[in-house]
Parts: sequence; structure tokens; C-alpha cells
Amino acid sequence: MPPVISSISTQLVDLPTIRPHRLSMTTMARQTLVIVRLRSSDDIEGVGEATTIGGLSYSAESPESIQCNIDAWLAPLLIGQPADNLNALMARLDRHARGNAIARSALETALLDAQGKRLGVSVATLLGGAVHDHLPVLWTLASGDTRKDIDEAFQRLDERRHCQFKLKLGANALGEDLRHTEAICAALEGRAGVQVDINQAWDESTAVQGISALEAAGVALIEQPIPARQVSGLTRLANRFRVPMLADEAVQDAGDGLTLLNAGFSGAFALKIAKAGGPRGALKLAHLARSAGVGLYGGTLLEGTIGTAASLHAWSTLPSLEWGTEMFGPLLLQDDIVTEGLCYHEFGVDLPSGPGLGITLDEDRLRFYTRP
Ligand code: MUC
Ligand code: MG
Repeated sequence: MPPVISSISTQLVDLPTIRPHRLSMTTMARQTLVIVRLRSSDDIEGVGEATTIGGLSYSAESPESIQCNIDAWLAPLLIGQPADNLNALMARLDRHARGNAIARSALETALLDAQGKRLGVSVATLLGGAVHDHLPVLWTLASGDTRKDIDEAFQRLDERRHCQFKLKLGANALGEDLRHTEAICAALEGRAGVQVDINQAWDESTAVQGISALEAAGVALIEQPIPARQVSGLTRLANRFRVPMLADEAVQDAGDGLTLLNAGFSGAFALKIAKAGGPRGALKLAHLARSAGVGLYGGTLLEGTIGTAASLHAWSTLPSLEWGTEMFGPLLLQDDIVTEGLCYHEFGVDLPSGPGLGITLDEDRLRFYTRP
């Protein structure tokens, strides 16, 4: 008799950030993790996590909608089903529920964690095997203050924690954003690389003006300058400039990847397990991109340790990530809900060793931060 899924519970966990994190669409003072605990009849528990950014300001799912849709719709589809066949379980979700990629990602993560624990292997092994055990990680400078950002960058460099930095643009007028970026590029020249993420804030003509100046300042990569649905515009920008365009919100999953490739897009893709409904969907996009010769970037939706570990297990199976990763989510949070955090050193992070995700919840701290 195969084990069956006996229960799935969700809880909202609010963790304060180490400083306000300023993006084009919101400023974050805390991050909310939706923690999913999935138990089976063989007494094995798998843990998953869903996050987004600033309630509904990043996507159509909020922490509260993720919790509600898992509890009311997705969990009942899984409870009572054989726990050890991920393909069958995810196909069942596909058949009966639409959308909700972030919620699905948390469920798929919990299923992978449980199956790894059941078989005594890591999630990366379940996904075909890790080819890297240490991945590069950049840091996002988003305090909203140029001087503070420069000080923060030097501190991270001195600690040998990060040597690539991402700036969040689009909340200010273009001129102000350009002065901010030029000052940071000049301060870090020869010591670290700088890339920017506009999170869809510009229209195309502002993007042409902005990207010309950013290219001249030495910015290495331009992420999602214009709205996600403007595929032709993003393709035009990618063809116009030498500095590469990174598609983020425009490429949620392999279907979007195909749309961008068919349009002639020649930039890079940001992978996120949350966008693609889980680690396996993100890898499907990654393999499509690899076949088309498109570069990859291991993206975050500012996950905590559980979601970051799930992403790392997926990224570790890829032969190359041309643009590295931004799996710094746990470092942005003041505290954690696991017994042992991820190990960040030498400008990157270690892949946690299994079984499953290789992460254990700290029940006391989890209780402390859970929303009543
Ligand atoms: C995004 O859009 O890439 C990643 C890093 C960060 O600071 O925000 C996220 C979201
Ligand atoms: Mg982005």
C-alpha cells in the first residue's frame, strides 16, 4: 500500500526585514511566508513555502489568497491521494485548478521534501542530481538612499558575501534613478558588477532613454524595464542595445518562454519556482532556454529559507547559470524559522544536503512569528 496524503496545513508567518526594501511597486518592511506542512500516512512531513512581494503589488496572488486557495481548493484535491507520485498529483491539480502558480509551488516543494525524506535523498537528487554544490548569490541594494547603498555594498564585499549588486529602479523620476545608478557604478568600478531591475515601471520611450544612459554607466544587465505583456517592446529593446535584457515578470513559465523566443527575444530569462508553479516548472523553462541558447538567472520572490532551499535544489541541477543567482532572501530577514540557516560564504551559498530540502523547522520561532 503506498502512503497517502493525510493532511495539509498552512500558516502565515510575518518576518521583519533588516531594513526597508524599496522596489518600484512597494517598500517592504516585512515579508510574509505561507508555510505549508503536508503529512502522509507513513508519518513523513514535507514542508513548502510561498511568498510574494507587498501583498498584491507584485502578482495576482497575495499571501492571504495563497492560504485560502490551498485550504479551500488545492489541499482537498491532494488529501487521500498516493503521496509518492508527484507527476500524478500535479496532473490532478492541473486538471481541476487554474492559475495559483505560487500556491502550487509551495505544494510541489512540500511533496518533493516529503518524497526526498521518504527515499533518503535530496530534492536535487529527485530532480536528476546536483551538478553544483555552491551557487553565486548577488545582493540587492534597495535602501532608497545612494550613500547607504554604497556603504552596504562595501560591507558585503569586505565580508566576501556578495560581489554582484542589483539596484531597484523605477520608483523615482528617471534623472534621479540615473544619478543614483551612476554614483553606485562609479563607487564599485573594478570591484563589483552592477545590474538593475525596473520591475515594469517604464514605458518604452523612457526605457530607450534610461537604458542608453545605464549602458554608458557600465550596468551589466537590465531586468524587466517595461510591462510584462509588452513582448514586442522587450524584444525591440533587446535588439537595440548591447547590454542584455533580462525577462522576469514577462516569463513566468515555459509557455511564456516560447512566446518570447517566437517573438525573437534575445536576452536572458529569470527563473523563479514561484512563477512556474514549482521547481519542476522552472526547470522546464530552463531547459527550453538552454535549447534556444538563452542565458539563465536563478531568481527569487524574496523567499525565506524553505523557498530559497527549494530553488537552490532546482538551480543546482543546471549545468550553467550564465547570470548567477539572487538567492539572498533569508539574508533580508531579521530572523528565521529554521534550526539551521543556509550557509552563505565566498560570494555564494552552499546547497543544503538532504534528505529532502535539508532544512528543519524551528517550532518555537515558527510559533512566535505565525500570524494569530
Ligand atoms: C524581482 O522582481 O526580481 C528579487 C530581488 C529583489 O530585491 O526583489 C526581487 C523581485
Ligand atoms: Mg525582477
